[in-house]
Amino acid sequence: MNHGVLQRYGNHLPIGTATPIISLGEGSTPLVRSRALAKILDCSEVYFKLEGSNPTGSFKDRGMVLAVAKAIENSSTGIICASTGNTSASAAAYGARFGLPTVVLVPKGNVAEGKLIQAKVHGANIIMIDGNFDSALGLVNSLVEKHPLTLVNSLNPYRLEGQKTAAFEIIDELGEAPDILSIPVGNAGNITAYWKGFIEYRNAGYSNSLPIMMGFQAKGAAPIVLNHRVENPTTVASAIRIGNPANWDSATKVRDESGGIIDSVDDEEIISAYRIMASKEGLFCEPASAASVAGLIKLRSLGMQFKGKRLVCVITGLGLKDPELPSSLIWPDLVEVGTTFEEVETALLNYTLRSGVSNG
Ligand code: AN7
Repeated sequence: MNHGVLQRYGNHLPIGTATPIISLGEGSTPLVRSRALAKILDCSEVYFKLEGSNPTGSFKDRGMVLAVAKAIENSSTGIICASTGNTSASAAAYGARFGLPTVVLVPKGNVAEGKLIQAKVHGANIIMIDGNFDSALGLVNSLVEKHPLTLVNSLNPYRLEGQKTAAFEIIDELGEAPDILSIPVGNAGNITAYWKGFIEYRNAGYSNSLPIMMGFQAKGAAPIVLNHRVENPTTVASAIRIGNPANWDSATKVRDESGGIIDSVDDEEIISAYRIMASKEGLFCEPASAASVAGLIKLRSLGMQFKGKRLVCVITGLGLKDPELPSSLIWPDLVEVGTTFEEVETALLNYTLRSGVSNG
């Protein structure tokens, strides 16, 4: 049974006897070896950390569970966050389960449908603002100064403390830190959390080395790469449509300390990686998650060598959350027929002819 990250890694987390050990079964997510990406990168050891396998379908649950446990410990009357979708889905679920009223501020027209539905079904109070994520985060920051609600964005240090457990799991599974960790970057909380986790686990003697951290922003929303704020961030990957990341400084620190990079990938590269993940790896991730795959493919095409290295690519969220993008792309035709055996068989034969499936 999965008892969650507070139970599994409690001795590495800032919790005490007054902290409730709550869980929705987050963490302990699969590390799956790549087939297709490994070939593209000419590297035999490439793994995906499947964070879409968390209870609400993204990595946010690892940090939300600790932020909510602390909120309960501190007798909070409710939680609030700004979100591009996944944080709000996670806050709504944990808020519902553990009895904390939840308020989420989301940018109108900029949150994937599945994520908004999650916030709705869990009963969160959804405030949709006529602005982008960056203005929503600014508003939430001002609201918590005046109202007794606990902020559960990654400015809440417990969020990153919880999220660092993903790095622990990778080391526990591989027996050592990978050579390279590739990860999408939006608000830059997760890259900060992983780095903290890798350092703490190394210092505790569980690994000897640290990975090179490679973060990828979307090209139309790449403030860290450009080294200036982006007023109107645009990208197909709505989760990382962020122009002024909350953890900007710590992300550049992670980049520099690890000898890594923070680069960007354009929408075409993101979509191409997203399709490779779905059609060749059998893994349906959301567009933002594909940025970490796209980034590695881009670097390889520019001549970077990965041979002999061990890579982990963080797949941050589940593709089902964002059903709009796939239908806007060109996919294989659906065949619509009646219900007679002949009609269906004809369709089948047409299909097998087209795709070269034999009847053997
Ligand atoms: C799938 O939900 O910012 O760099 O408000 O949902 O830690 O921000 C989500 C971010 C990557 C970027 N992948 O992580 C939110 C939100 C997915 C995401 C990121 C997000 P950070």
